[in-house]
Order: sequence, then C-alpha cells, then structure tokens
Amino acid sequence: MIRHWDLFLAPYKQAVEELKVKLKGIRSQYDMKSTHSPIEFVTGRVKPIASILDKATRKGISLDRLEEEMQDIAGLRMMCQFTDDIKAVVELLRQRTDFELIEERDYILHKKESGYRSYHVVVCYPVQTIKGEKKILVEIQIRTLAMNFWATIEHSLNYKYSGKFPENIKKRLQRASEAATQLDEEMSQIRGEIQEAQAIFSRKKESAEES
Ligand code: 0O2
Repeated sequence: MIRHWDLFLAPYKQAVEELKVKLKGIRSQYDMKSTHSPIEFVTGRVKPIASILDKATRKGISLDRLEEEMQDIAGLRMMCQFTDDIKAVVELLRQRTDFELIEERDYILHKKESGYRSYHVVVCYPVQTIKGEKKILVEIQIRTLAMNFWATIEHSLNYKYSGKFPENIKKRLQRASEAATQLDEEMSQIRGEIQEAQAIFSRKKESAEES
C-alpha cells in the first residue's frame, strides 16, 4: 500500500520541487535587477496521504479519480507584500509557457464565509518521467503576508475544532480577517514609502557585502 502511494505521489513531488525552483527564480531575477519583487517567498508541499483521504471522503471523490478531481495534491504558495502584487504574480503565471493555467478562483474579491482570502490558480504542469510526459494538476495559492498569517492560524485552529468552531471563535476569526484586510489596505497606502526604505536598506546591504 505504502509503495503504491509512493509511486502515485512521485510525479507530484517532482512537480512541487521543480516549481519551487522556478517560482523562487522569479524572485531572484527581481533581486538581481534591484527592483521590488512582487514575490516575498514561495513554499510548496505534497498533500499528506491522510489529508488526501480526508478530502476525498469529504468531497465524495473516488480514489481512482484523484488525478482528475483533486487539484491540490501538489500545492505551492506565493506570498506577497502588497495586495496589488498578487495581480502582478497572476499575470506572470499567465504569461509562462512551461505550464497552462486552467482555473482561477478569486477568494479576495469573493472572501469565503470563514474570512479566508487568497487567490488560487490551478495549473496543468508537465512532468518528464522515464515513461514519458505526465501532466499534473497543481494548485498555486497567492496571498499577502497578512492573508497568510490569518490562514495559517485558522488552519491550526481547524485541527483543534475539526472545522466546528464555537460561535465566539468564529466571530473572532471573522473580525481578525477584517483586521487583516485593513492591514493590507493601510500598507498599500504607504507602499511608496515602504519600497523606498527597502531600496535604501538593500543598497546598504550590498555595499557592506562589497567592502
Ligand atoms: P490543506 O491542508 O491546506 O491542504 P474546499 O476544500 O471545498 O474549500 P476546493 O475545491 O478544494 O475547496 O478548492 P479551494 O477552496 O480553491 O482550495 C482549498 C484549499 O484552500 C484548502 O486546502 C486550503 O489550503 C485553502 N483554504 C480554502 N478555504 C480555507 C479556509 O477557510 N481557511 C483556510 N485556512 N484555508 C482555506 P485543504 O485541502 O482544505 O487543506
């Protein structure tokens, strides 16, 4: 059974590793040009087997349809400083020729009832295997640091309460989500100032490294 899962998950692992390198590469290119990168950092993971089984049961997905119907077995997250950076990142992804965007879900314009905000794209990514090319669905979640903070905390609480939050926690999480939206808006207002400060800091760092 374990061997079966290893074989099934191998191309997903490969896709996550390759895409991490590629998407982190975008950030390095901005760094080299010393211009603001719309990407702060990138993470990636293959969904644990227990979570795959959980989600399959929850959504009524039969195990022999996982490849077609579970879009986030391979998942990447791209974190941004500012809400506007998310649009820039999505545009960069749309322009790529090494994968195809097949679906977009805007949970920023359409926040989930929980308070969750993020922009999701599903891409079809070709992995090269010894048996030829295999196309893999990969979900990329693009969010600001504030959206990520909220989602990380809510996700851990979800484990504790198995999704059935007491009313007071649910309310607090919704209020925290509104506060995170406000934080994003405030930061966007002073974006120019922040970027100027960051540019000065990175120039100072460069000259310290050269001397
Ligand atoms: P994990 O542990 O992150 O892998 P559904 O699962 O029904 O919400 P669907 O169709 O799978 O939706 O697609 P969706 O909503 O685009 O993506 C689901 C993933 O988005 C989740 O994966 C989470 O990563 C994230 N997400 C969606 N809603 C919420 C939310 O309310 N709170 C948090 N913290 N994350 C959310 P998994 O499989 O649920 O979990």
